[in-house]
Amino acid sequence: MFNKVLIANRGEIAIRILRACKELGIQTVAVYSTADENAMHVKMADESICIGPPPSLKSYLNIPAIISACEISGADAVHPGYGFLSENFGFVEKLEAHSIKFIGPKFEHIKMMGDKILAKKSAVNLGIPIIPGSNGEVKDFKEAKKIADKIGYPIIIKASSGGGGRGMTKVLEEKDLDSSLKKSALEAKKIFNDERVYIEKYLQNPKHIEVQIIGDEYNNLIHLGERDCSIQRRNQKLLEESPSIVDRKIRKDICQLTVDSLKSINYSSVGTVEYLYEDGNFYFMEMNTRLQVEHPVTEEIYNFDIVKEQILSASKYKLSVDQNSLNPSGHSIECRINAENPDTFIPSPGIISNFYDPGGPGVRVDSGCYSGLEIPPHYDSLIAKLIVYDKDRISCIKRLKRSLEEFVIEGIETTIPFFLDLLEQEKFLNGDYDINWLEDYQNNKERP
Ligand code: MV4
Repeated sequence: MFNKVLIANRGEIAIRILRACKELGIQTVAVYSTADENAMHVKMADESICIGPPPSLKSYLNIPAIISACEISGADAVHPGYGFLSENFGFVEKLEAHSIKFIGPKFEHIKMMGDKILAKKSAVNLGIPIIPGSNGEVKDFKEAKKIADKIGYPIIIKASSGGGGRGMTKVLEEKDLDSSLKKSALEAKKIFNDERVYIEKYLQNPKHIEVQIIGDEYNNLIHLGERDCSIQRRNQKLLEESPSIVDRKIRKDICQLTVDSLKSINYSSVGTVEYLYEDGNFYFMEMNTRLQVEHPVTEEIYNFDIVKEQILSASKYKLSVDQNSLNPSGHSIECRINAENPDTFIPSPGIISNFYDPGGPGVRVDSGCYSGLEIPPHYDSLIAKLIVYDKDRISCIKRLKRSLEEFVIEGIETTIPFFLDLLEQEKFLNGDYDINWLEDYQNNKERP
């Protein structure tokens, strides 16, 4: 078991990891920028090391500073959380060169899935269904036209080094194909220093469903069900829930296929395979080789501590369960509470003058907030995750509404009012929403 883990992250996920370490009897090291010197993760850790000024590039993305913090503190492992360096295989390589364990998937799997063309080819080889389109990179108009004629418009052009919505261009008809192709390759080169792009059939109204997996280093790999992440705005997830409304048999099959496929390449640690779901079919979109923001939704359904199991697996323990001993039940929903205006989503940093989080049966708040904390403008606006669990979806929504009404965050604006409105909408209440629904709803709503 590790003696000391350095958490290379901040905010709610740093606290989440700290808590898992403490329960495992592991010493903890927090790193922080000067903007986070009063942050809760710094107060909770056994040790804390300042790694630089507020800008992420000079702090939470500053690999030399983080490795120095490992050397100074004698940490024998690093947990990256999500975002920042969590899928940076160069960071993994440097940690390994310093004999420091990276708590996450293997270097080669992070690298493989970070290249969307390679990830898609791996999905094909593994028998995972993919969205019809090009077989890898598309280099010129002639090639693009041939593919587009075959799959039909609309199509979408994606950057191989893109992801999370960056580097995508929708093309409705052939007259725009050549210019879009050139624009996409130029943008990809400029943003990702990788001009490779590929083409897919554009799915008009899919759901975004993702499958959670976790494995130890003895090739024991299990799935922990799926999450519906379709409630999103400009590619930012806002609410996630499990289980989805997809037919039970179809859900079970895609989860099993996902596990069987990744087991065949000896995948280890946590991972999430993201699918688009439309008309009864799942299509591979991309794979995240990291812990995700929304992992608590799955923890509540499965009564399974994903972070603890990930740390145990990284220190050579076997998974504590096998697939058949898991007994998922009930329904869980997570709301991402952001420090943003609830109508415009414009960031609202500042000092929290009063913070009171909800509680009671089936209510969990993952947050680092407290009265008096200053929310800095430098980072992601997520300040708290409200995760609610109950025996079925209707009860869960009722409990979620009660919890949101109970939640007090004063001094800054938050998205709590946005969620209270969302929970009144018929399309949400019947679960029949896709990735476009929220933005369509907001665009059609009467402006206040
Ligand atoms: C798509 C798509 C429709 N058809 N690919 C968005 C981010 C990146 N993960 C890929 N994304 C999409 N790829 C095809 N062939 C629609 C999206 C998409 C989306 C996907 C999931 C959740 C939210 C989304 C928001 C906008 C676009």
